[in-house]
Amino acid sequence: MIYGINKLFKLLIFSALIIFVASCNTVEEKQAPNLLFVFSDQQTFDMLRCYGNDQIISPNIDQLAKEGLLFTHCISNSPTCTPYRGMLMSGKYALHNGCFTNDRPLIPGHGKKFAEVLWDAGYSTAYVGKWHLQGGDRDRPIEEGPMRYGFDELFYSNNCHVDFRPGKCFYWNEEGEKVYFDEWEVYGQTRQALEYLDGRRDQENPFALFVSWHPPHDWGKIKGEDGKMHYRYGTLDELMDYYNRDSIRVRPGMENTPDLRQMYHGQMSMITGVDIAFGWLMDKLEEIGADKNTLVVFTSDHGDMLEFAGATFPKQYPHDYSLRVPYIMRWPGTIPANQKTGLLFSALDIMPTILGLMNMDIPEGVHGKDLSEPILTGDEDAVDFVPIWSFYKHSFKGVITKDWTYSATKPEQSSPLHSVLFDRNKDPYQLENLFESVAHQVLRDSLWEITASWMKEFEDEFYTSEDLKVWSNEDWDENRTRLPIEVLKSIH
Ligand SMILES: [Ca+2]
Repeated sequence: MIYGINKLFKLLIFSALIIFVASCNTVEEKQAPNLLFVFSDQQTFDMLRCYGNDQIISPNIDQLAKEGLLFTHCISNSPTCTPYRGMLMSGKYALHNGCFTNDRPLIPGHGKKFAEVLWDAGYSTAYVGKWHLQGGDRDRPIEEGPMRYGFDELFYSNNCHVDFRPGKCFYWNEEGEKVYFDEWEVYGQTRQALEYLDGRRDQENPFALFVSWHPPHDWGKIKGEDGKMHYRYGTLDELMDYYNRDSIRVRPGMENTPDLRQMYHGQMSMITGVDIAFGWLMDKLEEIGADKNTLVVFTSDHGDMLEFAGATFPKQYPHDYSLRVPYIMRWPGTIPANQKTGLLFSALDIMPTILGLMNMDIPEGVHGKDLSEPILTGDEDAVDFVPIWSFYKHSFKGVITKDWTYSATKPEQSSPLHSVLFDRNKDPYQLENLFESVAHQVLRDSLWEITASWMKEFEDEFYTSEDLKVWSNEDWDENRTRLPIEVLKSIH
């Protein structure tokens, strides 16, 4: 009975609204928004001025933050290239999308992917830049069809290639030929994106353009002054010249050595180059009259430890420097401007949240959350935890809450860098690992309970890299049909 009255009330309100809108000549028809999703690779949250780093020169992304909403706690749940991209495109957990480590393909079908939703809704969908979703051999073009997951209007990618220098970087054209850029990869790819945007003037349907830059990712290793090998980051002289290497400060808790300053210098310079290219995109949006009705996102796929805590890899760790990334959204009149939010947000949530903000249907079965409502209402406490995991050698599962970072491995895969407990408030730089602390046993148990709850929801029985050896690397690399969860369930 009450339900009936409610329904009637809603109907009356809705009818009144229609009459109001119909009678109001000045009300413009609300156009579907465009989407410009831009992401760099291996850029930790702290490597931007708008995130508090006063050494970095990043005026264009800082401007985005002034005009939009900056997320202080965006987490790349499984901080590696392919796993992130798999989540971004599917909104699903790794075992349900295929991308559990690098070079394991995103399985087509099994529900619509991000761009398939947009394409089916009439969007022009375009992708420019690093892809790394096809699986297997990186040096081959991405075939047309389902392995492009809905990016059907324009697709320019090199798949995955780490030499960004002019004349060395390239993309695959529509004929499947390698075409080399005569400028830095970020700039060459951005020009392709600008050309696409130029072509979007006066088009009736909206667009969704994804731009995926590989820098500030390292590009190999070089021998340092200390005689050891270090990741290599240098780039164009004109970008390196923005900084004075000798005066660079490294992260708290790290020794300030010439080799570390070399790494920081190169990465900071690449970030400034990324920022310049981002400015070109924003200028172009304004030029084609799309700056007001475009949801713009800037983020990164994961961070970079930059040798923090003796890490031998840039990522794959549960530390903030590995998995906490910048995430800024701008959409004038809809997304709050010049604000920050501490809402716990993660890569899994990106697809459902953006579709939610754009008022579009979210495919069934996604594991991420549509957080559009807390974003629009300014609710920073809507999420209690985000899941984190890795399926590498030290496979870990854990959670990040507002107060704690927790991750655990099977005993045989344990390591001090993968079994961690950090107090996010008292120890923001994560210098003291409390995983073995007897005083924190009860807390650790409760964080394990939360971890077990998401594992149950995602059907993960604490599977590790060892369990995934049921198939060879080659079998996984070329798998285009079976979800890892199906393979594991059929055997265990
Ligand atoms: Ca990456």
